[in-house]
Amino acid sequence: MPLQMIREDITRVRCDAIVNAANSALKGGEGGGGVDGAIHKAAGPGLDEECRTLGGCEVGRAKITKGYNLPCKYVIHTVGPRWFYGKGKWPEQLASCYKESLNLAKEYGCASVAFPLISTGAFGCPKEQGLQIAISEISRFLLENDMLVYLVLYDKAGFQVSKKLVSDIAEYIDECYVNEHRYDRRAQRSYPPPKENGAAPLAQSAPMAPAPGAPRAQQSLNDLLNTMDESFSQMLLRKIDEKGISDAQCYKKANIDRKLFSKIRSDVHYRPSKNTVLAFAVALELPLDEVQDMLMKAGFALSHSNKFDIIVEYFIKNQNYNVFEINEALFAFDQPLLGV
Ligand code: AR6
Repeated sequence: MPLQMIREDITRVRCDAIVNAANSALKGGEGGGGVDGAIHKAAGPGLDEECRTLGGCEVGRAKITKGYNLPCKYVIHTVGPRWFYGKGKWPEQLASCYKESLNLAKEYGCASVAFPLISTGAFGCPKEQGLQIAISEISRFLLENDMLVYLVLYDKAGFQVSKKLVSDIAEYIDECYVNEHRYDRRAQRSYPPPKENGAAPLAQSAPMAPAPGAPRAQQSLNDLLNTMDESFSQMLLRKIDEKGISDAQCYKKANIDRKLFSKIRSDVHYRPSKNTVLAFAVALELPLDEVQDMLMKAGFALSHSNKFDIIVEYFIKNQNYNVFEINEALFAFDQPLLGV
């Protein structure tokens, strides 16, 4: 199951377990700040009492308690590293927080778990690197395991994709809008079509189609239906075979749920949403013309009139097929995400 990025207060997320960015004494209940303080406040005193029985927790490790008044069964407490001018083993320790918490969630049979951006508040790790470590550890885990993982990004600043990437994408969006609007203006100028020799404009001319029910039309419609093109589902399965990857590799890379994939697999005429098609196109690393082809089979197209399409197109053109990086950028531009 996939990774979802959401902007929310983690204490309100409904899932099996939420992860707490704790301190090594596990004393967030003593008027602690950040996500730790918020979790203890929402959970009530029972959480603090249980934490006191655990004997603390080392950096990079994780311990589990019940959720008490929170809308989750468990709280997984992990202790992130402190950032000290980039010195020390902080990236490995931070990666270990995600790994250990995910393994603990798995051990307790959790189907869904929510993480804050560990160590990126009071412990001072740069948000951009903290985010990259989170995404890479969670996606590595999801390649082998079925779980729904939420990465909860509390504040807008907590979600900064590389400034260079943001400015490159913003530039690309601007260019696309300019070209599109130039095109729109041209189209507006030439509408309605000029009358020639007093003839009626095309839009008002008599309908060209024969009357409904005419035998010839019916025959040709049947012919057309019999020669129907490959469907989206057929194209997807063909492309998976051509790439020589397994179904699971494909839907995991697409950040798509296994159940949704089975539905598509078993229904040749399945009508996917546009973002599902794009998620698969990205997972299959299709070039732009094939992406357009796949979209067309589901009744869609990439347009330069909306940001979502332009951002996805930007990544495809740059042959960056990492769905999590694309989602990072989509999230930064307040767009819906691929897959999920
Ligand atoms: N929901 C989701 N994310 C939040 C919330 C919330 N309610 N509140 C803050 N964040 P921090 P750390 C984000 O400081 O850096 C504690 O006091 C916040 O924007 O909570 O690991 C402990 O007791 C930031 O991106 O944790 C430790 O002593 C992220 O959560 C120490 O701070 C982590 O910020 C741990 O520091």
